Amino acid sequence: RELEVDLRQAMVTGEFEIFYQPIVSLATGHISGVEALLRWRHPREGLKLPGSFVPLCEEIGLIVPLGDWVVRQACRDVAWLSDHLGIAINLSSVQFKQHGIVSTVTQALSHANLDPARLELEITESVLLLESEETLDALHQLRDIGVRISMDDFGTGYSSLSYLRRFPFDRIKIDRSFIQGVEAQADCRAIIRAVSSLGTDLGIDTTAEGVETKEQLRALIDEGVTEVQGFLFSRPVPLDEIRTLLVNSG
Ligand code: G
Ligand code: G
Ligand code: MN
Ligand code: NA
Repeated sequence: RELEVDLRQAMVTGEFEIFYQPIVSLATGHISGVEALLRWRHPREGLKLPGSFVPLCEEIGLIVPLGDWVVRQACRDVAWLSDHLGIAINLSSVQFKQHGIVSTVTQALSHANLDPARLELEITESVLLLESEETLDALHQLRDIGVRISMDDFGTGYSSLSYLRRFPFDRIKIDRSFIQGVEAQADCRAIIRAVSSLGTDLGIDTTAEGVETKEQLRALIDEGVTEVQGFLFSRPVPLDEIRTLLVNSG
């Protein structure tokens, strides 16, 4: 397993990087936060996306130290970047199977001197699929220290709605497959409308992911989602580029 050897090596030699994608608040029209997206700068193959290595990292447990590194680094990065922007970090279900995610997050916040309210942890239904008390405990503890928890890729799972009852999420991220169909497919539009209104009723923020066109943005504004994210605003970029982008957008 050459990939496994390469991954363990990458951890030691520091080949991982974090890219950031801006998230725009529709209430203000300004960037309200960034999502941390992991990248691997492979010495021979170039920049690799998480889809090509995160699953194996989860399988071999490397996602735990790697995920810890992402949390620490992203908290430091956003503290350097701004005194108010939010940071959203993706967590794997494997990180909840081990003890320690709560202390990792607590320490990262304190080392970066970051207000916990600026940190949002994105989980997918795979985290709640475990149905473990420990996982729910960890999520509640994170909430208790002031961190926000969002449900990522909403609408792609088997029973997304039931997960909203299992844990009181602070945000729903509507999967980009719905946004891509928002103009041409009436069902996508209806689903986005329903999720947005559900968010309003439950007091949960709603982010539309994968916004690529002005027409999609128009529809999302009309449907009342609270935040938008996608290539229309910016691709995920390295930290120095996000800094430039922020300076230029005021
Ligand atoms: O940009 P994109 O190809 O970067 O990301 C694809 C997927 O990889 C996303 O669904 C996201 O949830 C996942 N991902 C990105 N960064 C991380 C990370 O730091 N940890 C984990 N566990 N998943 C990540
Ligand atoms: O965590 P999550 O599954 O939501 O990861 C976000 C993924 O979506 C990343 O792979 C990121 O590169 C990708 N992405 C972000 N914006 C867009 C977009 O506008 N269009 C498409 N096709 N992908 C996007
Ligand atoms: Mn995400
Ligand atoms: Na997502």
